Amino acid sequence: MNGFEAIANILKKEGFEWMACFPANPLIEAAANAGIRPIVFRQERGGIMAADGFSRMLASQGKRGVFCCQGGPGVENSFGGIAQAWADSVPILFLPADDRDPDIEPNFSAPKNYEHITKWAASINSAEEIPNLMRRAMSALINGRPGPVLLEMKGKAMAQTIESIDDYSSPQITLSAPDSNDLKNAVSNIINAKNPIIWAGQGILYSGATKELKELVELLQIPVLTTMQAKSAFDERHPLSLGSANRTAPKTAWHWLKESDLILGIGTSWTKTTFAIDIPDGKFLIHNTNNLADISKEYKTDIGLLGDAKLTLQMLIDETRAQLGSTKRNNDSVIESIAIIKKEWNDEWSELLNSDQTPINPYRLINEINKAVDHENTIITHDAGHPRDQIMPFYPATVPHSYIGWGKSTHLGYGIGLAIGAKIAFPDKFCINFMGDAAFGMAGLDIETSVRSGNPITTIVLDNGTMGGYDHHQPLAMSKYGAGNMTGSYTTIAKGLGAVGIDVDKPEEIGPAIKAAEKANKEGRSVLINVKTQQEDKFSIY
Ligand SMILES: Cc1ncc(C[n+]2csc(CCOP(=O)(O)OP(=O)(O)O)c2C)c(N)n1
Ligand SMILES: [Mg+2]
Repeated sequence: MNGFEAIANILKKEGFEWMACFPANPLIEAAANAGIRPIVFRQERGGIMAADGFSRMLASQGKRGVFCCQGGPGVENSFGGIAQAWADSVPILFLPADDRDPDIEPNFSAPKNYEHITKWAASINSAEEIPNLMRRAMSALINGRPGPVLLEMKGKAMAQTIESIDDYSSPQITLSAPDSNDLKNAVSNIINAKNPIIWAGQGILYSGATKELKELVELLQIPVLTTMQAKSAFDERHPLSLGSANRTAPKTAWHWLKESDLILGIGTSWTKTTFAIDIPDGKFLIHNTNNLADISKEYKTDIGLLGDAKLTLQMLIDETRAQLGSTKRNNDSVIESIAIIKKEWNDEWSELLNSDQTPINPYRLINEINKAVDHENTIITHDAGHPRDQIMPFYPATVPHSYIGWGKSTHLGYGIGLAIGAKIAFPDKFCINFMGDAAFGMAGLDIETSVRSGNPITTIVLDNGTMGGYDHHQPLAMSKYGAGNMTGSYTTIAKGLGAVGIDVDKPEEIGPAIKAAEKANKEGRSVLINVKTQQEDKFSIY
């Protein structure tokens, strides 16, 4: 076999069933031959976004996304997608091909250029290295802090003959756990704190530890805030849920972050970002992460618990039981006060959530989505800009992976690919992406990929004819030249791509449109619902 066939056989052995791609790359042919389905996207970024969505859904079950493309334009055009996966720590196996000498300018060297946005990057320069390099790539993909992994396939090496892949052995999953004295110390501090809260990160979703999180929360009776990436790691209907925090969040999250004296971060890098709330000064911080470099990175850590989120949670549960004995940490007043603040918050937002305005207010749209979908059987994701800031606080995440919260970097249009990846992972779920009209422009043509590949999704476009908020960011450019406004009939485009297009102009049309979309998706048809919305500048920021 040649090098491409060897890699396809290793991928098959590792359980990859499909591969996102954009030609040319001989691995596509080899994968098809090995029984791995290649799905071609409209551009490289689309394929990476879908591989990303698939990994987010199934990494905890041992499945991850893979993407391949050609050298030159293919690998160059992949940058945005890989950069987004790097920012959000998403494991993707990235396999570009290339024939050119990277030492001759202006040739593009994938490992050199991707060095800073991948966990590990290497080239195959001889076919006999394939088993060894693939083992290293797979090990980087499945171990430690997740992230994209690049293995460039050089043409000359791949054309060589390799007798067998018997030398390839699957890497082991290696987990670590915190020091037991630190753990004891952490638990006694939590039990004795006046107002502790948990800050739950996406490590909980990746390690499949949502049950353990719930058990610890109920044992300790402490409120939980999830990060945007971890939205759905804790059921937001639970009386101890504070909700999920982007730069917008439910009032409960803002309130308890200010009031708390101790924060237990689990499965989080605690990286400061515009798309999260900073931790106020003066808190006692207990930090669990599987990446040593995160500890004391942006905040001074009081107790570091280096290790896998699930193992750490199991140890925290055992130690809490040992220290609490038969007594239970009673916190009824906390539950009551969360309920009071939630009610206050709902009352404050009721007018916008029920607004009859036309063009439609985005909060009314979100409220109608909430009424129309079965949250436990829906996977929804936002897109960059106001759509994210507006839906994040108000869409309650329920079961694990029912919401894809993404965007430490925030590449417009990412939601379509994520929804396709989620649909491939969970074909029976209603997969929705919620995006602005500018975001649609970046990635809209991949609706055709969802149609062609038989992975029907529903795209809800908030068509406000502009980039929300840019009338403040660039007032003169906007008023003088309309720089940031845009028009178009997105349902016409969707229909042209083989999807169903539904135009919604009045609030009462939203619910029926969503029901019709769910039905069409079940029948195998993708849908775009274009909702004429207005700009709304109010956000859940306290
Ligand atoms: C690739 C990329 N370029 C630029 C941005 C900056 N950006 C964030 S939101 C936004 C405007 C979004 O407009 P739209 O999608 O129509 O959503 P709206 O806020 O109007 O609902 C821009 C330009 C980005 N997030 N991604
Ligand atoms: Mg817009």
